Amino acid sequence: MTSPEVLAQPAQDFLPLKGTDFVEFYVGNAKQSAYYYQAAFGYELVAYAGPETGLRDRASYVLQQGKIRIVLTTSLLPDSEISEHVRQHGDGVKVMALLVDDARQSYEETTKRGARSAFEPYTIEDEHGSVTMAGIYTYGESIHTFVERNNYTGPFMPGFVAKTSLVPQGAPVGLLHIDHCVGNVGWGEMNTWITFYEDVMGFKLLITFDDDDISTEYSALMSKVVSNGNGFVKFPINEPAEGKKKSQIEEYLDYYHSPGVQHIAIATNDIRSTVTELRRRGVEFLSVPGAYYDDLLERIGAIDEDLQSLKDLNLLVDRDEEGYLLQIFTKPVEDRPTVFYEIIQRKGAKSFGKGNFKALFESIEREQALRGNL
Ligand code: TYF
Ligand code: FE
Repeated sequence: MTSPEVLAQPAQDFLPLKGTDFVEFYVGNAKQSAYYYQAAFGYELVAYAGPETGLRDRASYVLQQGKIRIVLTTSLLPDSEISEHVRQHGDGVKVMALLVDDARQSYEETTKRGARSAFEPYTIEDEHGSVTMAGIYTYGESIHTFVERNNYTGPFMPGFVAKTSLVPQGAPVGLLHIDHCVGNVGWGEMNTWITFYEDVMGFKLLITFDDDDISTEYSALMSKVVSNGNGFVKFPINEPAEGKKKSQIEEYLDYYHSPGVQHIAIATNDIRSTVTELRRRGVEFLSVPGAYYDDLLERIGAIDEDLQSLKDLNLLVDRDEEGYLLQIFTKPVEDRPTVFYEIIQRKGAKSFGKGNFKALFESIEREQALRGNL
């Protein structure tokens, strides 16, 4: 006979997340941004909302590749929350939307633990079904929207119509899903936001990098990574640290004028073909000196790829106990040195490329110097 009272129960996850539903940018000109994401990154235009669909104040383009969905929204008015966001931050991420089974419950569980409400739960519906959403604030002006899709079969959500790509050269480049989404916060604020993800959203601390791990000549910063229960959603948080000169995180904060999303890491199964194609389409990447490759194999051991092909594309490699990863970082995709992308291929490794921090941050510093911000 088993004794029922000793059966171990896993701690209940009060905020089960099924993944990232979409990332929404507020931008100055969504039509042109949508062209860039199609032509350069190979996203497909799938849905649209704007004046033609009855919206008077804004226009939004929905782009998709693999499981990644990006929404580009612009204001049609001089004075609006969107215009003010763009005035303040330039183009940037407003919403990191998380797919849940119950948006109302997600909102209640997080607000009762101290989350600041962005908007209360509401349901919208059309002939394709209904979607319920609710929003809470995270760092800066960024929000997490909880999205509950009740078997919704439309192109995105009620209010949007299907729209197909007008950019025939923009074939997919192998982008699969969002691996992690990184935030920059102000001096001394990292732990506040790590505690927010732990206490308010039930995330667990995964990794800590202190300034000794990652200070180069100038670009000192500290970073911690939190993950949700199933590991589908990972949020590293950076804060600036005192260094010889201006931290790259401080440069971001100077231009974004508040905490915000710094980079979105996107997974691919074949980073060499993805990056070859992105380069061909004009996406600009940071580069490391050729010497990075001289002792690479001694540092990380045997890998499947031949060294020259990695060097030709300037890909970075790092290893942990579970395997290795290949990664590369774009230059900022805005005129302000704010948001950029990481392309990552994991071959077992679950880490974030700590072994590359020095080379990477020195590369960022070279760009900072060109901008006169070092
Ligand atoms: O997400 C990460 O931790 C890595 C490394 O300003 C990184 O991509 C960390 C901070 C940063 C740029 C890259
Ligand atoms: Fe990253």
